Amino acid sequence: MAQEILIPDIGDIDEVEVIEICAAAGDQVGPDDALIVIESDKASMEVPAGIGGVVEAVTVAVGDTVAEGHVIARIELAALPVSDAQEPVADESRGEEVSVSVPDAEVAASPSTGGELEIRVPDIGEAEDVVVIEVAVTAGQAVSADDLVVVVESDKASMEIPAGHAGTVLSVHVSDGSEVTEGTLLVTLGVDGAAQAPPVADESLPPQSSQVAAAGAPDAAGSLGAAGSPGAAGAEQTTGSRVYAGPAVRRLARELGVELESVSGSGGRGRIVKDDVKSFVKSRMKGAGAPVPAAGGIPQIPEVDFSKFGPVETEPLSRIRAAGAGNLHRSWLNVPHVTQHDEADLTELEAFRATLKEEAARRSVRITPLAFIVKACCYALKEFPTFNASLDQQAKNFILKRYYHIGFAVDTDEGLVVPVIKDADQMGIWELSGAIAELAEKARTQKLGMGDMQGASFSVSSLGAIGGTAFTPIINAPEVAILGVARLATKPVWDGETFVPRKLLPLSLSYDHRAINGAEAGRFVSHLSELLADIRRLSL
Ligand code: CAO
Repeated sequence: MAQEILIPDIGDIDEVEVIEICAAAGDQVGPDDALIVIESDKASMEVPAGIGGVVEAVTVAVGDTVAEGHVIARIELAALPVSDAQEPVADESRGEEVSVSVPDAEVAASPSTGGELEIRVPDIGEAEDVVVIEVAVTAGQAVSADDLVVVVESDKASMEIPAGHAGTVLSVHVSDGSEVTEGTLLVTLGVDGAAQAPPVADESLPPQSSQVAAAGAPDAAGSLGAAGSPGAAGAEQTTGSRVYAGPAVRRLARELGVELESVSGSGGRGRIVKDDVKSFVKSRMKGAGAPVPAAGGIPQIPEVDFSKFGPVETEPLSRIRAAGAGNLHRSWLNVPHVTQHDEADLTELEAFRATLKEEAARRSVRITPLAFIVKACCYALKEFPTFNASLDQQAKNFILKRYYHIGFAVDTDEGLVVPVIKDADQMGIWELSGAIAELAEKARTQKLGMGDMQGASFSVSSLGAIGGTAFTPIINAPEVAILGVARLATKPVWDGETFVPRKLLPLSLSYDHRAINGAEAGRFVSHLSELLADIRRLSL
């Protein structure tokens, strides 16, 4: 027997518009599954099935205008035990999901000193476990009164909190995931002129209780306050930075890691519906079509059919190369890279190294400049601890490492790998040379264990044996710096009286500019060059 599902109590609102159909005939639905989304000029609301069963028909379409009691669907209950059948509507404990927008005048802003306004969480009634799900502004940003600053969400409803006043964001006091209650300070706003008075409640607005009823879920929407004037609702859709989507869509987007700002809404007035989020994900997975902004706002490179231009072959990346590609890309996107170049005079070091050849042969060890470079790096890192560090997730603290584990890039047939010399600072040149040779051999024969490639505090990438005069190595984030080494070359250097031939080693230090400034990088590389130019300093 099919049961009719009706539009529930929508309070003072006479009619609402159907803006999304979430189920189709033949769908198996549970009591909490949304059938449709309706919207007034003040709020949007998902209407759940209220019962479990199979949808026989959805009897409304997008764009229909409906009122309380209107039949929206028929659900076949036959398969369910009679006791499972529930009244489909007005189950307040079920908590329909509601998306509401707080009008400017309702934002709990309060004046503080000077030209500052504090934007606080307004009346959220009985809602518990309210969390910030979106912070839409950053310090320094100019906002207008209608601009969204924060979205909070309970388990039943989401609420958008606008600035309420034009001004400049001075500080943001919450972040995604912050738990808040009524009165929690969200944002401090700097406002122009004498606009410091608290926003006065607009008497022309309907009382909050009627707005609550309008949202149709007293325990949820009521507790989260509700919509304001039609003007405020209109602003919601036109303000650029605001996302027009209901809580279920927001939740889906969060689950899928999609930033709603990147999704175009196909619903009325640009509202984002679940299908928009799913299509967005599909297009990202395929990587096809026109350049679509990725989650981070980066336009994709369009897929090209190269066979149109000539014969092609498709060859998969090796596992190591594919993994490396992901790491390099992530670092390049997250870390502002700057590269500082210098040349170290290795004339004396190379002369000394030549004297070690016989002993090296006796010991069956190859000594290359790399062992000296690693040794010198350890000395320089001790002198400049912030280079042997990471930033914490919020980039607010250095995590200074009191160990000196040096990663070094090894070129293998399968791709680039970076084994790590543990406690390199404790080793002499012979030991370092042995460790480099052993780890490089393990890398090339794919015998490195995970432990061999973890824990680096700084890395070196040497292309010296291959060539080149300089390059920009990519930092092995979360490390903050990497030293690139290019090919030693004999060049004329002015000694004050004449040009003399010197062996100069090009050094390219890429550093995370959030952690290290240019002057520090310059000093680090100069110090390193001095150490390499006079390796007696390595024994001091
Ligand atoms: N300038 C001139 N010659 C150099 C040099 C330099 N900067 N560095 C090394 N050489 C010489 C060595 O002295 C050796 O010659 P001798 O045997 O006559 O002394 C020769 O080049 C070969 O050295 P090597 O490559 O075998 O040894 P290494 O210690 O310099 O490097 C390793 C070891 C594993 C780092 C290296 O083999 C390697 O794989 N480098 C590639 C790293 C890489 O791909 N980096 C890019 C990462 S970013 O994409």
